[in-house]
Amino acid sequence: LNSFEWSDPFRLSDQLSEEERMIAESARTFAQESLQPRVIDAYREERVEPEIFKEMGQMGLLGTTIPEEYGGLGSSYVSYGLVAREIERVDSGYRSMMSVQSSLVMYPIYAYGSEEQRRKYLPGLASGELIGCFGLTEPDAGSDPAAMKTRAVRTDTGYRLTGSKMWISNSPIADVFVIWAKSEAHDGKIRGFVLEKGMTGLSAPKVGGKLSLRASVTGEIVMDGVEVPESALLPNVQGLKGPFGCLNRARYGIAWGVMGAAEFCWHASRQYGLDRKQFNRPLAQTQLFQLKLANMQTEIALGLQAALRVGRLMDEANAAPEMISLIKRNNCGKALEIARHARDMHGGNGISEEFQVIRHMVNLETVNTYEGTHDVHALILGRAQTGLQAFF
Ligand code: TGC
Ligand code: FAD
Repeated sequence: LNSFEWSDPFRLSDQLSEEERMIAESARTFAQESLQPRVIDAYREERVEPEIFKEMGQMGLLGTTIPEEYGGLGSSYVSYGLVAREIERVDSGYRSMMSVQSSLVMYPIYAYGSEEQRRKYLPGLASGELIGCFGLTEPDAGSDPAAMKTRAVRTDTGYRLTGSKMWISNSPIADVFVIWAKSEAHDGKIRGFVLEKGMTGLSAPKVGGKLSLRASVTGEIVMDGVEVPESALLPNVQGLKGPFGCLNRARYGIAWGVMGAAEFCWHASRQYGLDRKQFNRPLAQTQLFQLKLANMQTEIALGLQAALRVGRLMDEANAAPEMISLIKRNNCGKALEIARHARDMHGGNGISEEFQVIRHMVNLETVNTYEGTHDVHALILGRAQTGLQAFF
């Protein structure tokens, strides 16, 4: 009979190409050697380290799917997912920094931008010399981005933007701001604009008091009549499908990323159960502990297979957004449940930063909410199977 590898039940590794395996391996080495040693302090001190972008850039981890001529890696969506999994194995905040830069800033500039915009921004974003952010959510428009109030009006030389964005990853340290606004010059349709740090009227104060995702900085974006030239408009998309096209990619990456966080929690729980004895035997020798480990193994193995399947379809340009909703929702929900169990299985140590499971647990609360909440993705799937819209 063939052997069973407990940590890779369906032999995911055998289903990858040589290139994908190499990219995953180098992302893993980088994450473990460069990110893991600093994360506990960075999280406690809520300290963002902007140099991480340059380090990721040097490793080729920014813009995995963007063609090489613009500084990207020109690799597959499966590779992008594998990178997200390795980075989030360390911390969801670090994965957030990477996925915003790759899927929410580089992708729209590549897919919707002019050749001039591509050449101006993509190489710097790929190397991490430039840091990007993506402004869709507003104080009164979260799950319902169509309700956004940010407006762009025509000026003699371009547009004037007024409004505010809320809960924006990277904004306080960003150089490049991809902003979605209703443009009066385009019949009120949603359009994308690329703003730059230092523009008059543009500020990005930090959101303080976050008890989740503390290693990644989050801010507002305040636009008080920011004047931009015509060349700041992303010319090749209009309507909500612009931001949603980016979200499809970021949500897909999250479905892989959270499996990395869940794997960390699973492996830590297994090791803890082997090491710790109560009632004269290892905790791992109790039925309840083994049941929980079996549940973790099962959900992670299924979640990774599903992410791989959708990744292969994305690489064939044949994936549907609903597939992405299904894996984003389910993998986030399962990862959160796994992290909560891991916290419990570590007993008192489970609340200590040293064992790291509570950090993953608290981070995953954010990941379950951003990029479309768990319930919003249920409504997307409900609409797809009933034909009935239940949002409003
Ligand atoms: P709806 O009527 O469904 O659609 C409006 C237009 O958009 C098109 N569309 C899509 N296109 C591509 N991909 C998708 N996934 C698409 N979904 C919709 C659709 O075809 C239509 O196009 P057209 O040409 O007919 O106009 O729009 P709705 O207003 O009813 O939307 C409802 C809902 C709830 C599904 C949607 O608004 C939603 O997904 N809300 C969640 C919002 C969200 O995900 N926000 C994320 C903000 S960014 C973020 O969180 C980054 S955190 C990153 C990090 O730090 O890692
Ligand atoms: P709400 O939409 O107010 O939802 C509150 C609750 O109501 C949720 O449980 C939701 O599921 C539920 N709900 C909403 N509508 C319905 C309905 N119709 N039926 C049933 N239940 C409903 N946004 C960006 O644009 N860019 C970023 O970089 C970014 N980064 C983020 C980083 C962090 C740390 C966080 C926390 C958020 C970030 N976001 C970002 C915003 C994020 O996408 C939103 O928080 C998310 O979409 C939910 O919006 P909301 O917070 O306004 O919650």
